This record gives sequence, structure tokens and C-alpha cells, in this order.
Amino acid sequence: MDVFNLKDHPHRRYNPLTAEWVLVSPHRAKRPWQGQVEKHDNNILPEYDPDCYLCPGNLRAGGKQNPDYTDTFIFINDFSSLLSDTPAGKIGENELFMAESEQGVCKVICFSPRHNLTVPEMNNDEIKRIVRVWVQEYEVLGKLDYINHVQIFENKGSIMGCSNPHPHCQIWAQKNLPVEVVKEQKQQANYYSKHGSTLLFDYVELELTKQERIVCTNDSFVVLVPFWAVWPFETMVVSRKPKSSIAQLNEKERNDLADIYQQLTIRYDNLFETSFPYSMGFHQSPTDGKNHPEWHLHMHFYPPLLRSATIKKFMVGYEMLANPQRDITAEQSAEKLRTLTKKHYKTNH
Ligand code: H2U
Ligand code: ZN
Repeated sequence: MDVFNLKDHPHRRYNPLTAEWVLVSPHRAKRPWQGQVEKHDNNILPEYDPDCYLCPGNLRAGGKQNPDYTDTFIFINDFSSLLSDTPAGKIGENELFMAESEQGVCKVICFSPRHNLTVPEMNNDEIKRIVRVWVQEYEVLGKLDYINHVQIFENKGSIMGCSNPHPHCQIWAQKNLPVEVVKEQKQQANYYSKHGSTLLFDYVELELTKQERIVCTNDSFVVLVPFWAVWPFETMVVSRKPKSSIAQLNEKERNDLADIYQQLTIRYDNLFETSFPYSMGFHQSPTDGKNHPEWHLHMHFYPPLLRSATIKKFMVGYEMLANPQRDITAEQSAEKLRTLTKKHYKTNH
């Protein structure tokens, strides 16, 4: 009998951030990638689209008009999922029928006035401005007394349900902690009280020694494919120091965040030579006025593509009913991303 190893044998991996498991089936991914890698026929987009609701000067779907903005532009989502003036209240007939009202604020942040300028193609100053807005919104929204959590996230690409190619992200800030955040909070708090260091600080230290799942780094951040990744090219961006939120980053670290966001998205675009779709978001300290030394700032990138610009991983059947599963191992994905050129493919030839 062979001795169990992660390269050849079906196994489960534990996600210490959520206390969940992923099923890995590396034997299914062993055959080399066959056939051609299809390239997506990338649509050529205009710099300005008169029909885009995010372009400067245009009318939005809700009837408001955008200003002639020149860098970033922030507005309250015209179709906000959460509202600030929802009356407080609970319905708790019994454990089978529970509901409670929720208060919050939803915003949209346009990254640039240019309809066709994605992050991997921006210049450094343009990305620094995005980081500045993230910090500002996290702080301003976080200070509101009915806001205990500020979720910054980006859907990119129509495959991810993004409604518009104009580069933008969203913020949903709310009173209660969302479910994914509750899981990570619990796990990080347990770890911190047991070890006196943050879970992700210790994890990243080990990953830097192993060098098996690292994608790229700079002075302040590490990008890696987590040991427990579910999506084929899932990554995490983790601060090297245990900072609990983006508000704690100094100027150098903010610039490094801008740099790493671009480094990673360039690699993603280069992987299948397409404008790479994903959902990404920050996980960081709640804004409930308490100290959260257990929270370690990080971003998750969840991209759906599997094998080419058009072949995506579906989370269906077994994944929906039983357990997330993947074939290609985290180590193989990290190696692919790591060995890609650092220059964007469009400017490369
Ligand atoms: P995506 O990031 O998934 O594309 O969503 C864009 C958001 O923009 C979406 O939440 C909002 C939608 O409600 N929106 C406006 O606020 N105004 C508009 O005119 C159209 C879209
Ligand atoms: Zn636009």
C-alpha cells in the first residue's frame, strides 16, 4: 500500500478560518491539460459609454445624474439592499419562525471615470486612490452607531453577476455581522486566545517557510493559494503584520496594498489571457467599537474560471448538497499563478 500523500490521494483539507472542510481529488487532475486553451474574444470597450450608468455625466437607472468625476466616485446604491431607517424589531414566535430587522448602508464606488480601465491596467496612483477611498469609507461608515460591520467587495465580470464592466466595487455596511464573518471571527478569537498570536500571522509565517502556495509578495503583503482553497484559483491577500483593518495601515502599507492588488490581478489576467472574473472582498475587524486583536486583515479572491477563459468551475450537485470539492490542488494552482509573467499580457507583445 502507498503511503498517503496530498499529491495523489483523495483527501479532505481543513479551513481553520471557517472550521469547514474541502474535498480534494488530485488524482482526477493528473492528466495534463489537453486541447487548446480557448481565449475569450475580449470585447473592446470604449473609454466612455453613453449607455453606462457609471460613466461620468450619465444618468443612472434610479434617475440621478453622475457628476463629471475625474478620479473615483462614490454614491449610495440606488437599489440598496439595506436601508438606514428600517425600524428596529424582532419576530420570534418560536425557533421555527425567527426574523429581525436589519439596518445598513449600501454604496457603489467607481474606480475611474474610464469605462474600460481595469485595475490590472491602471497606473499606480489610480489604484492608490481606490485604497484611500476604501480606508475612508471603512472609517466613516464604521463610526455610525448602527454599523458594526463594513463589507467591501468587488464583483468583476458578467460571469460573476457583475452588471457593468465599468470598474467599480461595492460596500454593504450593516448592524449585524454577516455569516462568513461570524465564522472567521469565532475561529480567529479561539486561535488568538489559545496562542496569543493571530491565526493568519502564524499561517503566513509557515507558508513563507514552505514556499509551496505563495503566488507573490511585497514588503507588506503576501498572496497565496490557501491550503484549503475551494475555487480553482482562489487566493488570499494577507498583511504580513497582524493589522486588524485597513484603517491601521500606514502610508507605505496602503501603497503596498495598491501594488499587490495590481500584481495579483495582472497574474489573473495573464493566466487565460482574458479580463479575469472574480468576486473579491476584505475581511477585517468589525466596527462595533470593541478591540479585535484576533482579527487579521485579509482579502479573499474567489474566481470561477477553471481551465480557460470560458470553462468555469460549477459549485453544483455534491458541492451544494454535501461539501465543496476541487481537483487541481492548491499547490498546482499556486505554481501556475507564480510562474506567470509579471507584465500584463496586453502590453507584453
Ligand atoms: P455589481 O457590482 O454586481 O455590478 O452591482 C452594481 C450595483 O450598482 C448594484 O448593486 C447598483 C446596483 O444596485 N446600481 C445603482 O446603484 N444605480 C444604477 O443606476 C444601476 C446599478
Ligand atoms: Zn462606463
